[in-house]
Amino acid sequence: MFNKLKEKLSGFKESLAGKIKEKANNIGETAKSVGGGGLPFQEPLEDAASRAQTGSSATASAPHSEKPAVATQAGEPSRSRISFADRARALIFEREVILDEKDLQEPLWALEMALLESDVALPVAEEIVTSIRQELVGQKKKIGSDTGQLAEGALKNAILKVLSRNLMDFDQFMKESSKPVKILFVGVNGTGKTTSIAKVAKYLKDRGYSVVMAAGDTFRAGAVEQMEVHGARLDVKVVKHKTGGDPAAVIFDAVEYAKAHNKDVVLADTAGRLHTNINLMDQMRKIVRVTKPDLMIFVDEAIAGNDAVERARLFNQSVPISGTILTKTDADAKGGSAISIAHITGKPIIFLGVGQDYPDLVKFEPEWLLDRLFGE
Ligand SMILES: Nc1nc2c(ncn2[C@@H]2O[C@H](COP(=O)(O)OP(=O)(O)O)[C@@H](O)[C@H]2O)c(=O)[nH]1
Ligand SMILES: [Mg+2]
Repeated sequence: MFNKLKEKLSGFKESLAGKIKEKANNIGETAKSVGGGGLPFQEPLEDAASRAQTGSSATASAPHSEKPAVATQAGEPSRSRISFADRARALIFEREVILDEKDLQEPLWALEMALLESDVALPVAEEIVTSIRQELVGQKKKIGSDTGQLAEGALKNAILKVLSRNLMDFDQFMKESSKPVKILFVGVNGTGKTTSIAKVAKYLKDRGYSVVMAAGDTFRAGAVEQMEVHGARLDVKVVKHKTGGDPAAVIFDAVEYAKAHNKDVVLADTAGRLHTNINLMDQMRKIVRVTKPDLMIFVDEAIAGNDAVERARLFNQSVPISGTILTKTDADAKGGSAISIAHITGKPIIFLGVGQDYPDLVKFEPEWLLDRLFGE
């Protein structure tokens, strides 16, 4: 999952870490030349700094350091020389660095290209890059013992910011909604609508809710039967009409059934459609008018990358959605759609599909996705 993107992010981390190290070493070199032989900069910066961090005296263990840094052989030193040398030394021993625009230019450009190659939408890639720039440029940053940590931290914060903008707690929503909760699943053919309905049915049953499924895809041959198979396996009632019937009527009946039998939730399937199909979008508006769903979930597959994001955006413009389920993330190396879709539609990702079995459904949480991108 997201392997290619993960590799690219790790590449950015390394290149930025390299820049930070270079910068820190430059400060060391400058300080050495300004402060004269009194500063223990003949040794590698990393060694000096790690010793400074562990508390042992760098000066004592450096054989060529004969005197304290600020003392000079010829009486009073010039103020500016001392203060600069002192400041530079402090910067290194406390492992702090100040990065400027120039230091970040190359790694950030490479990062933006990498994000775009991974199907992250352009405005989202730009926002990530801008937010890293804001976090790092001109700020005094502690480097710590690992220069990579600073780079990774900035990158994680930037992605987390993007992922956290539109969130929804499905469990809370279910708890608070009056019953039966009506949930409509819409989207393009073959993306995983019916499978996701079955997964959500299991998810809800496991949490104590009683479920009815509506076989609202009356268009595709075999769709009603597919739903019935899921119903039998999950022991969930399926309300159906004949293939070719009116989907709004099927879903309406399922809602009536749920009311009559005190069921908590109706999960309604629909035929696959593109936002460009005028007739099918009109039919969708009719379904919405007749059944008044509490939640309208757009389902698309992560592997479609930018196409999925664009379809969600256009569908949402035509018939407003509540959020998305992004399926097949288990087969997606790029990860761009998962990072972009909520940002572009302004609607949350509710679940991620992570496989073909019923339990392969993950409630979307930004930290979960971050772990996939940066974890071992
Ligand atoms: N690997 C993987 N396959 C999935 C996932 N969700 C659905 N599928 C597969 O995608 C195919 C189409 O699913 P289906 O639910 O029939 O799509 P629909 O036409 O949108 O209803 C099936 O083979 C599913 O098993 C997922 O999260 N991961
Ligand atoms: Mg289907």
